[in-house]
Amino acid sequence: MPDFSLTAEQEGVRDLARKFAKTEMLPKAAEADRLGRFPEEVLRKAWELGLMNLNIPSEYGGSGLSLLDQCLIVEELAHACGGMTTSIIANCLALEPILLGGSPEQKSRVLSPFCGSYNIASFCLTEPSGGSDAGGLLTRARRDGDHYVLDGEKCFITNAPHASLYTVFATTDPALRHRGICAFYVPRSTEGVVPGKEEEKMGHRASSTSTVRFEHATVPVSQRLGAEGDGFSIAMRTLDQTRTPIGALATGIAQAAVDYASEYALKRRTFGKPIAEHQAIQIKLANMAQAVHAARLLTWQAAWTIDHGKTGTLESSIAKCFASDAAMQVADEAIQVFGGYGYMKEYPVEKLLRDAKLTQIYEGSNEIQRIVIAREHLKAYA
Ligand code: COS
Repeated sequence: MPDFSLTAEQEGVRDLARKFAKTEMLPKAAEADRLGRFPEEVLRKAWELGLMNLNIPSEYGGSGLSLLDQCLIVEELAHACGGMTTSIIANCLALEPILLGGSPEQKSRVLSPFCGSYNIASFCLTEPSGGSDAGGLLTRARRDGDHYVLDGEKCFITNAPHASLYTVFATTDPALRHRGICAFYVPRSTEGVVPGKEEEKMGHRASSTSTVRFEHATVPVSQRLGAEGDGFSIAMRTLDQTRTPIGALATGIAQAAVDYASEYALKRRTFGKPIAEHQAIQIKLANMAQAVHAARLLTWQAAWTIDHGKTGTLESSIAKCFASDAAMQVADEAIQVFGGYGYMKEYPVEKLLRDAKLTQIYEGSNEIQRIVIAREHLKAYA
């Protein structure tokens, strides 16, 4: 930065993702949304094209993409369907704790199968008692010789019903708060691992979400990531990495809203001319275009910062928070440009609003992002 040109390789991956989104995702998006159907065939094709597991380095069989490359892909996918995109990139979230906290042996054992064949993993942090206070989680990990016994419930877990592996955060003692938290990888085949029923959601309906219960699930110590008590740091550093692609996902939804609204405004006529010629509509489109532009630039800057070896805690929270708020505003305005038609399910924009809403909530609500931003910001003044 500030060189905003993309390399030929980056143009290539973006074009690949754009074509996949247009040909494989978009034609199925409305139906998957209506039925609340997880389109496994789309995910399998995404995997075949190398559009899943974007964060796995080449030494483990992954594509070794930079975070900026990943964001280029995610924005294109989300332009077609936010829900499918959430499911496609959920492996990145679930596998990041292994990349950050795993030993070379654990990485090789766990990550390689995801590149060798189609497999799903889920990230299990949030609990029914509260998602924002991650340090207050209650799922217990009781040490028993060379094993831990896990007991507790996780909720709102993306792709959980389809996963073969879970990354799980549990505490040896809730009184220790974040210092008691450990991270584990837990195969679905482990006795006592029980995914729950699918949630009925407002948006992201092509993405699958459920609870996961751990009922005396026995996990060898060798499946712990890092040392006892490292779990909270692993979770936070994971979210530092993965919030930036959520900025890209929100940008993709917002760009779709601008595109639909602009095309419609040029075709729809009132008072004897296309509504795009009315200043009231032009001002809306100008504000929408600005918001998308700013969301993309903040997302690229956060990705660039992390790609250059910095933690990116501040930048990734700003990108996620700004882009998701922008997606919500822009989708709302797109409906307004469409008028009554925008409110109808026959047109694509009401889905964008429902999909945008989740981006303000998941991977840390935007209230949490503002706490993170304020804390990071104030460090410079302390
Ligand atoms: N990277 C590394 N370490 C971090 C960190 C980060 N980004 N953020 C915090 N830490 C460390 C702190 O430095 C502190 O370490 P010490 O004990 O050595 O001092 C420790 O973690 C505790 O941090 P803090 O005091 O800030 O913890 P809080 O309980 O106040 O919570 C927030 C911090 C709110 C930021 C955290 O709970 C959070 O991110 N919540 C949202 C969780 C979330 O996003 N859930 C969505 C799940 S995915 S759908």
